[in-house]
Amino acid sequence: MSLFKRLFNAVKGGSVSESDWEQIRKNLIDSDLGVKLVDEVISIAKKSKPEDAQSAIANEIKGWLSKKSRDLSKNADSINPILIVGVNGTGKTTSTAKIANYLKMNGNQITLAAADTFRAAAVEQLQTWGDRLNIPVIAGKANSDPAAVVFEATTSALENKSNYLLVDTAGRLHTKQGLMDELGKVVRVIEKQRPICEILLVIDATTGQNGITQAKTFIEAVGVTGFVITKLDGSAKGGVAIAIERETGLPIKFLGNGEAINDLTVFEPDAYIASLFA
Ligand SMILES: Nc1nc2c(ncn2[C@@H]2O[C@H](COP(=O)(O)OP(=O)(O)OP(=O)(O)O)[C@@H](O)[C@H]2O)c(=O)[nH]1
Ligand SMILES: [Mg+2]
Repeated sequence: MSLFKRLFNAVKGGSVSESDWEQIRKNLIDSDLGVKLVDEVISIAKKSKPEDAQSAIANEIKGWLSKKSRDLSKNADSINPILIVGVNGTGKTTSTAKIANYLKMNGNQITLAAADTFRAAAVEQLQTWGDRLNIPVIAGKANSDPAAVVFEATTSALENKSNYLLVDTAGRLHTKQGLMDELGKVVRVIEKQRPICEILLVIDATTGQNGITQAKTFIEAVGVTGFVITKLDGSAKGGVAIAIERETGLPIKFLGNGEAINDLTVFEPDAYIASLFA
């Protein structure tokens, strides 16, 4: 990612000209840190001695990140339902499978719910992952009510004593009220049986600052508890992760860095910040 590489090479080199600063600023804005945060970073860099600039910026960024726990919340007993939400194509289904695999590797029993009933292909996609990972997938008929699917899936997860129920939902534009209401219904139906532990909003890092708008709308509509930031592989857009935490105060729980099942990392602030300077 190396967001700050150019900045540091310049600062280390001593006198930085105004046009150098302009280039650095443009470069950081391209990384989707957002204009406001870019200007704060540059102002710290300008004030610091060259040898102190990196730690000054790292400390400042750490202060911007969410103070909330990055562990998945758990119910005291029985199953832990996790809802995966987001706009179209951000990587919800893939992330659902990756998180299921991660939790299974840690000794948990999982049930998957295919609550994207709009497209037959969406159900098949999750079923394919379920077959590969040997995890049961509860799905309804095409175009059936997603709330009915999650009701059945919650019942099934309780019966088979799963530790986690992961619910993959259909992509929805955060501006479409009807679809956001539908998500509210899915939440209520699960909560009639068990409290939901996490509502994870999947954001595609390459969508840049629009990810912040998506976050704010989903938070208002369904009460998001954390984020999964995907498609960070091969992208220079890592700044959006910092901007999203600063703007919402909510924690990123996982990062997606590829299409394969193991391309998932638990978000660790120190490691992430270090990677920005690498
Ligand atoms: N490079 C990369 N590709 C990813 C990542 N996560 C998902 N993808 C790819 O992005 C595309 C969309 O992923 P899906 O998981 O189907 O996304 P979705 O949000 O479920 O899509 P809809 O259900 O249509 O809204 C697929 O081609 C995935 O392989 C990632 O972290 N990195
Ligand atoms: Mg999907």
